[in-house]
Amino acid sequence: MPDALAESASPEQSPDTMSWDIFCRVIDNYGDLGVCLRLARDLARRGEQARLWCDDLSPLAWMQPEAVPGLSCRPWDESLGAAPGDVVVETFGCELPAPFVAAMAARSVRPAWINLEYLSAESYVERSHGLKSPQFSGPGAGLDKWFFYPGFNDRTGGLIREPGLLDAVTAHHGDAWRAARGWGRRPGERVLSLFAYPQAPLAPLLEALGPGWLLLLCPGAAQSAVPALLRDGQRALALPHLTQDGYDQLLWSCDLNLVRGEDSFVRAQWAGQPMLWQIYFQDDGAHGPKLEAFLDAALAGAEGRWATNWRALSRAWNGLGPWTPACAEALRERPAAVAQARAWRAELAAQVDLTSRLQAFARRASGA
Ligand code: TRH
Repeated sequence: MPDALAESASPEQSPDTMSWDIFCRVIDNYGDLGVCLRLARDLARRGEQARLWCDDLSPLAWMQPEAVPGLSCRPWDESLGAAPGDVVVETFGCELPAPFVAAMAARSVRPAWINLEYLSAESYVERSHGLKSPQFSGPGAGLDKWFFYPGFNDRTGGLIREPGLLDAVTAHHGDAWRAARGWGRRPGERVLSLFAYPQAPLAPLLEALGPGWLLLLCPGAAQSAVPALLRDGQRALALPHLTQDGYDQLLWSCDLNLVRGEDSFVRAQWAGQPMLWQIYFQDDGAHGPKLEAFLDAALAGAEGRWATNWRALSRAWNGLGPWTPACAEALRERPAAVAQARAWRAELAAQVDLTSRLQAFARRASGA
């Protein structure tokens, strides 16, 4: 048995139905649960049986208020007496409950145990994706844990992209969808969505944007801070929490999306509109190289001057560089920004999606 299982799946390689246990611990904010929900729901809609175990399910009241056939969302503690399914996904290094691991080890056919990691474009991802960690001690002794890294190329685990997603983006009538909710644009106005961490440099952003913008503010600190910072020709509306599907449609409907963390960041790339990423801040500075690695990948095929300006804007938005005239220039050059967003989306869409890769990976890891 090789120590790596990283070769990518072809989408038509659909395994027989399996039962999945996905474990999620909420560190902060919404991304941990957001990613797990997105994966569990995608598996269920492809005919798998999925259980999502989480220590804080409360955001589901707005992210996913309706039941999804095949998906069961349960409190973490209820997993203690549960019988493990065919595949167990430990997300973002959350530690599985010891009794559940012991039950995995006792199962006659051992489950595939997969650690789903955070998304990054850094090169370590390709080196680490698909590696095996044999368990020599503890309740899981004798089991293998496999590392699965999402990513932006075929040497990684890919990105979640549900079947039919890009067709739905293309068919979406963004202006009508927004107008029906009272968030319509005025003639000549551009619309942006803003989902940001509290430390976001809002004042220089508004200055760089200039007039003619409607800002749709997702819940968070920006809703109270932005109104006092608006400049001539700008207006803002505070949005409630949307469902995950509703948030997707918001991204599809805007001319520019400011997103953060991991899940909204991926969804904005599928929207195919210019996107500015506020990366999750880490005290040790690890977010700096992570941002640069993404920009290297996403801007690789873009025009020289615009790409340089957009990089400057991305750094400034993340507090990793100064606000210069280049930042405003990057925002003004919409055709270049749209061309880059579409080309990058097409490059990503040519790859097999994460769920297909994970299904095939789990099947190989379990030896089925
Ligand atoms: O909320 P985030 O910042 O989450 C995370 C966490 O901080 C996590 O600990 C960290 O590791 C990770 O970022 C990098 O951003 P993210 O990932 O975009 O998650 C937000 C989720 O909330 C996403 O699934 C979309 C969803 N959402 C809605 O469903 N409705 C809404 O109205 C909004 C604004 C978001």
